[in-house]
Amino acid sequence: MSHEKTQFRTCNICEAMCGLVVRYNDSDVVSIKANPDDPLSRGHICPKAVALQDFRTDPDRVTQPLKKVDGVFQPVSWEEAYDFAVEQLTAAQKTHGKDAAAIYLGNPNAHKFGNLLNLPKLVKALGTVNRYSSATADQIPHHVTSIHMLGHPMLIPVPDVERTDFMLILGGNPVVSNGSMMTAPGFGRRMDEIKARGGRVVVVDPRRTETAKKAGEHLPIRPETDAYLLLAMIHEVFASGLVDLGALNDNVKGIEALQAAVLPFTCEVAAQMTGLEASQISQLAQDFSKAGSAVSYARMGASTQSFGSLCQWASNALNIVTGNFDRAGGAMFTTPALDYVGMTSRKGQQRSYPEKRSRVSGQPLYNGEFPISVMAEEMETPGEGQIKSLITVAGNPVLTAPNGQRIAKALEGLDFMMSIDIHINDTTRHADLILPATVALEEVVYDMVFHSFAVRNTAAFAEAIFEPPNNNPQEWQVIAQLAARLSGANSIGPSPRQVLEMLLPQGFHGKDVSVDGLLTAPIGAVDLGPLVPNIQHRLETPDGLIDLAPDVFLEDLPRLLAFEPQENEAFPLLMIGRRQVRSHNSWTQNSQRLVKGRNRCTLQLHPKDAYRLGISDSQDVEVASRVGEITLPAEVTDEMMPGVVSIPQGWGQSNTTMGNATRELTVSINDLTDDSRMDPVSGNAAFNGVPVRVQLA
Ligand SMILES: Nc1nc2c(c(=O)[nH]1)N[C@H]1C(S)=C(S)[C@@H](COP(=O)(O)OP(=O)(O)OC[C@H]3O[C@@H](n4cnc5c(=O)[nH]c(N)nc54)[C@H](O)[C@@H]3O)O[C@H]1N2
Ligand SMILES: Nc1nc2c(c(=O)[nH]1)N[C@H]1C(S)=C(S)[C@@H](COP(=O)(O)OP(=O)(O)OC[C@H]3O[C@@H](n4cnc5c(=O)[nH]c(N)nc54)[C@H](O)[C@@H]3O)O[C@H]1N2
Ligand code: SF4
Ligand SMILES: [Mo]
Repeated sequence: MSHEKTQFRTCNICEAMCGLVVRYNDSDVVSIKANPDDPLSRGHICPKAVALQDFRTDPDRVTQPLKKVDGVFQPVSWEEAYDFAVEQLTAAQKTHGKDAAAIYLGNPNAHKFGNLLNLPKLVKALGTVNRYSSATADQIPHHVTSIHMLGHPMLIPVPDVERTDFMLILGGNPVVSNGSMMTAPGFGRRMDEIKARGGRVVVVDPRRTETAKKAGEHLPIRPETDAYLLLAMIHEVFASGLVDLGALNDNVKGIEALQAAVLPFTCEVAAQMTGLEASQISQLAQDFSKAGSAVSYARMGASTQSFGSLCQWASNALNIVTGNFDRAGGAMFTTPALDYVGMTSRKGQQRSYPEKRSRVSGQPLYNGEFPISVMAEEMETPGEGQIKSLITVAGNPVLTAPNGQRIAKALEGLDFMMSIDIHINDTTRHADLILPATVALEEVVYDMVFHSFAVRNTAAFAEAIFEPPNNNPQEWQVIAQLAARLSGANSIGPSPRQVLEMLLPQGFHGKDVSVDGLLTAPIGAVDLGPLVPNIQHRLETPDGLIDLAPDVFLEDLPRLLAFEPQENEAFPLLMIGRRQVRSHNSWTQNSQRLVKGRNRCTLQLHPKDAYRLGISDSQDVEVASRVGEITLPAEVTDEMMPGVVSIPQGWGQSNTTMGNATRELTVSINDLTDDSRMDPVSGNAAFNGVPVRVQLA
């Protein structure tokens, strides 16, 4: 019998950073439970955390370097694997130039401290402009907005959920997702608390979501028309003389330009576009302005759409003109123990944006990355700068990027592809080499990114619990090793723990937070208190002011005004996506614990649409878009607004080793999403509002 131990640990699957209590022995997890004393998550946990143990013991997990020989993956030694990688990557770059190599970084990297610290070295060693990540299928409009309004991409305003009186949620379903660009574990309970203190939560979404039901106030909106709603609300604030900049009076410029820009966006115009009533919109603006404190929070649905950047800009502008920016109960800025913004300060730097445009279709580059939507065309299109080789690290673009099948084909045309991953999946199956990664319980955990977006300042650190299989190196070591060999460096650098020890004293809480202190914290974490106003001292715009009306957004308004609600005879319905409690993007579907039960990959549609199309619940339907066609069961529900259908993201595992029971049944929404649909300001994929046709299969 081996001895049982207990560890406090942060779950690093999603952005919520829930505090866990893990009981374990020498070889196995005994239990994973919520830490009731965690100052941020206060006892919240979701089913995914319990599955953390499954990712380690998954029989389909890649646990040795695999090299493809005659189309079949064969185990090779780490030495052979590194040699092969370096030889192939340098060969392609020697022949075709540095930019012939590309790199795609997937979402799990954002949750892995060691990866975040070491990936910049790998990117630098490659020296290519061809960098991609899941950010451009997600939140790049937030960063673009922060760059232009505040001067730094990571100065992200976070809703002060703990104190707000009025929360407006557009395109977010935090009861299921647990929040994004807003680390707010246990969001359902937080909503109850807002209501218990007399506040309101209003959810704007084409689907009556789990969050909308709990809020009790739902405004069904036509996809991709949120910018109309927000701009009309700002219009109403101006028209009613309700503008109030509060403490930011001397820190804001562009107020007249904003007032002029919103003139065409009356409540009547917005009503026509959104499908809401004009009186509802003006009332919403009045209520928002007059609430003790209020905050507009626009997320995925308002980001991964054709007007993603305009939505984020308008959401910030609404918060600012109603005096709800950088104040308690409004949108606030974190002061985390590890100061990510400070570490990457752009103060005093001369920059122009977008930093570059892509070779083939001229899409914008922000934060050093091109839109994922152009990766396939950059692989397919001959000429100088064509991508010939690719590294993916924790990414599955075949299932997660728009028009995934086009990417799958493009990968087959590469001279060389390698992946650092835990599975042979729809993306990595195209690789010539797969290097295995360590998973959560085998690594230290400190959240470098999501403390920056948290509704409260806290900190926690935990050591690895288990050794990796086969004495494998830590994932950070694999990344650093590859970088070192490519660049000729003779060391892989300090461990994540050593780096954290160095960085914490430089953060907002100085010597008050240390690695040793975190490890011995009696409740497993330290509470650094509620958010505090601070933006006046942190603005990184050239003139030190908040810009309410940056040109990039004003120049995009004619496109918004020209937008026609969908009237496409061939594809008369609009498709949106959704998330589900028991899956995380495309990679947790091998946990039986999570996927068991009925097939959740269904097309949701309104009873009126179902009736018109002769479709009954559970019948198989064919869904077609400009780029593809899939078949899946229908789920008839009045949660959907008429004319809009929803398919969950993350499904469609079709490969050899993600061996779960549902794999034959599910399909990928991204076989339908269209890579030509984009927010042109940021380059973000427009996953929502895709024109589709639905018929009985
Ligand atoms: N359980 C679970 N949790 C997750 C994830 C997961 O896969 N599973 N993924 C994580 C990741 S990577 C992220 S980025 C976050 C995302 O977290 P959220 O931002 O909460 O994203 P979603 O849950 O996808 O909710 C998006 C909502 O937008 C709505 N929507 C679609 N189009 C429009 C539109 O045009 N206008 C408006 N107003 N609404 C629209 C959809 O109906 C949906 O309810 O979740 C994270 N958390
Ligand atoms: N239609 C539609 N598409 C979407 C979305 C949507 O709402 N609708 N959401 C978008 C969003 S918000 C996001 S963030 C992206 C996500 O897009 P991606 O980041 O491309 O996809 P993930 O599903 O997170 O896949 C992660 C990959 O990492 C591997 N992996 C898991 N853990 C580890 C690890 O510890 N180390 C390593 N090296 N590999 C690991 C998995 O096997 C998988 O290959 O999808 C986007 N795609
Ligand atoms: S909500 Fe997110 S962080 Fe919390 S337990 Fe679930 S997956 Fe982990
Ligand atoms: Mo995401």
